[in-house]
Amino acid sequence: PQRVLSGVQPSGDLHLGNYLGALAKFARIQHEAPTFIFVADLHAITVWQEPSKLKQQVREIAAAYLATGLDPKVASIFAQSAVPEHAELAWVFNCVARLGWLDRMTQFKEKSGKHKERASVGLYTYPVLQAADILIYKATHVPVGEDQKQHLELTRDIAQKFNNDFAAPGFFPLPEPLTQGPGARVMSLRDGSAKMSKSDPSDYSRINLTDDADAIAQKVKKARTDPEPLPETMEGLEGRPEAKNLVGIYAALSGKTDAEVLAEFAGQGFGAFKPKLADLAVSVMAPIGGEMRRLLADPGEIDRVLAEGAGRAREIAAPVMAEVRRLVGFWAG
Ligand code: AQP
Repeated sequence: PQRVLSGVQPSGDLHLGNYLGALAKFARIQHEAPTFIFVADLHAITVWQEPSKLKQQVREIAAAYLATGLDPKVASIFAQSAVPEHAELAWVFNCVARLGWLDRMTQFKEKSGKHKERASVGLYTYPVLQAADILIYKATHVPVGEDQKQHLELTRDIAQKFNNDFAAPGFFPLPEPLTQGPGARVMSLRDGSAKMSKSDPSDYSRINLTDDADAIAQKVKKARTDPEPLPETMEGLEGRPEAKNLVGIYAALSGKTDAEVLAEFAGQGFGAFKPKLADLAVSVMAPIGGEMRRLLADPGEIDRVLAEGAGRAREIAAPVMAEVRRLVGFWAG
């Protein structure tokens, strides 16, 4: 990768899916390329956020970044709203993207629910802001969970159309999603066909980063399963989404492949497997929650990290935006 960018919304408690699909990847990739990781507070307000709580929510995500291994000396960590170029470029991209492209976005359909006429316009154009987040840094690689693949394709379409429309071949790169690897799609602990999600009303559907050891163990114990023992091969997990999910979580947390996990546990039932999974989940997740609590107890360090990160981010974003203004022909260009 030449330049890496990603972010997470401060819109609720982070969970194991966010960790495996996103945060754990950030920590790994920061040593391979210049890395920009932001807290997406502009995205968060696409659904209502209590103004008096939003800053603290931003700090919590920043704490999660630090607790999961992002190093502020290596990666730039900042709040999206501290870099106004994101929103400015998003406006230009709103005029590049086509309605037909956005109409195809499945996440809007899921998140707007039954009454889409009552959803905010921002929720609809959310993927356009996401394209701006990425391209304002001319990022080439974006570590995200699998659910974000469609949005990344839209980002590529926007980059290509901008480059064509404004006769600037190669101005924006066509960024690649980095979705591969274990944990790219963690499913709910209550329903193996739904993704683990912050907005699921059941707290037992997910393991939160801030859960203590007891809560983590309880949730693993109560996770939905089936009565069959674990099979010898992956084919044996077909049609057993809950079993497949737990095997996948074990693999991702232990750094093993699914096949290695099955080789270890084939023939055993969940009565034997779950306690092992609970121990593993506690050993990885509980220290993260502990470190987050330590950081949040005295947020001075977090605030310094965010201020410094925003400064570094703007050094890249401002000249790119100046160039966009010139290309578009703006008066203030
Ligand atoms: N279940 C998941 N498995 C793997 N990766 C996941 N991600 C989210 N859920 C899973 C990845 O985590 C990052 C967080 O993105 P976000 O907070 O900006 O938004 P999101 O995708 O809407 O996350 P949530 O937690 O699922 O929230 P809701 O409930 O609002 O939908 C992204 O990289 C995402 O791929």
